[in-house]
Amino acid sequence: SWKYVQQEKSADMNHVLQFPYNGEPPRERLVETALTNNKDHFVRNHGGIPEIENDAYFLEIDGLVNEPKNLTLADLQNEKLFPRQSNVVSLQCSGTRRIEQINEYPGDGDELINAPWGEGAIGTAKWTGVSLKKIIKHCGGLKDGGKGIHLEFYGADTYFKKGNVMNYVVSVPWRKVKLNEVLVAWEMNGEPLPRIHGFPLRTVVFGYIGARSCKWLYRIKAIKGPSQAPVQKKEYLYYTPQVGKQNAMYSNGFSIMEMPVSSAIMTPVTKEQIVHDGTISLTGWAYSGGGHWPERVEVSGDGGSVWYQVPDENLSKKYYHAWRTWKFDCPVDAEGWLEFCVRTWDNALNTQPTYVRSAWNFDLHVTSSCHRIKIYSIN
Ligand code: MTE
Ligand code: MO
Repeated sequence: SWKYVQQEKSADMNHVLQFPYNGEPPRERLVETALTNNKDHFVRNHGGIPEIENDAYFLEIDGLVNEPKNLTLADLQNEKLFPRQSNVVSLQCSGTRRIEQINEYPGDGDELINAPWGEGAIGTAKWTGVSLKKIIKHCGGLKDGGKGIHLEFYGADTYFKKGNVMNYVVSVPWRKVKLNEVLVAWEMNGEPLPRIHGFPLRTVVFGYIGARSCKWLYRIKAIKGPSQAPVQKKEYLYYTPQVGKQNAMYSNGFSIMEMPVSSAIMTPVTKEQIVHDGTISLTGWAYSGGGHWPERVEVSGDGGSVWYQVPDENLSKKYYHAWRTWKFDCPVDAEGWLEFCVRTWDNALNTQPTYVRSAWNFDLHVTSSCHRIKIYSIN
């Protein structure tokens, strides 16, 4: 079964853990297209990859819904019951660019979730499925009109942690679902969802960290308040910088939901030696969660003193919930080691922290500071 899944991904993915499968594409390939090829879309797994039989499969919707139901894939795909919805959405793991926080200070957070991701734990696809809002409506709506209700997602995979068998369970608030920003999806870029990406069904939660987009979805339960399951309650917390393993209390962290604005330079790669005659070409991505989009991307060739604005025609198309890839020929007049960096402003005028250390946290999540690379310039 390992082999089968391997075939779903490019052979040259960088595997950031030996097991389970966690991989990101080679950096120079990721931003060649604004929509990521399924084979190159990063994969983040907590455990094994379940094999689910199409015929036996159904999605269970229960808890605080007025009419609990089991829905088969055929029910969900029946356009007389549910309108189909497609959206271009980026998924980004909160661990993207973690390697920079590890290089700053490795800390002593959770070894399972501290995979040393580079800049490739983000990908963009056109997802097709049904809005979860419509499914809830089909189930007669929520008790109390949905007040204080969260939707809990159950994945069919299991993993081991400290000797215990764990299940993948996360939740999102009803107010998010109400915006038609949570998709129950069976298609990724026009193909059936690859098994490694959650076949047959997953949630896609627009603008939130990837962790809330539950793969191998088999149950949705409406509950009061957020899920008490470990993935929701104990993982993916953002701690203050003073917190370490000794004094970590879950109450010192808050749950990471919407992704902040961030960006990365994908080419050239760091420490490259470049002969040029006045400009060096860069490519990269820029993204902002929570329904914001990158409005302005700026590049500096001198560590962040002088910033150039990337012309709008050098940015890929704007979407509410997806990244923009960019390219820029940066003027360079110095020789030797230069520090290139990128920062993005989103349409709500949020921008990125200046340095990695400005936002270090012990579980090493959300490295959203200006991305910096060193290039040896010869002209
Ligand atoms: N869903 C299940 N069932 N199990 C998982 O381990 N990982 C989550 C999320 N959904 C995960 C999951 C995390 S942390 C991320 S970043 C995204 O899936 C990654 O989605 P992808 O592997 O399709 O890129
Ligand atoms: Mo993630």
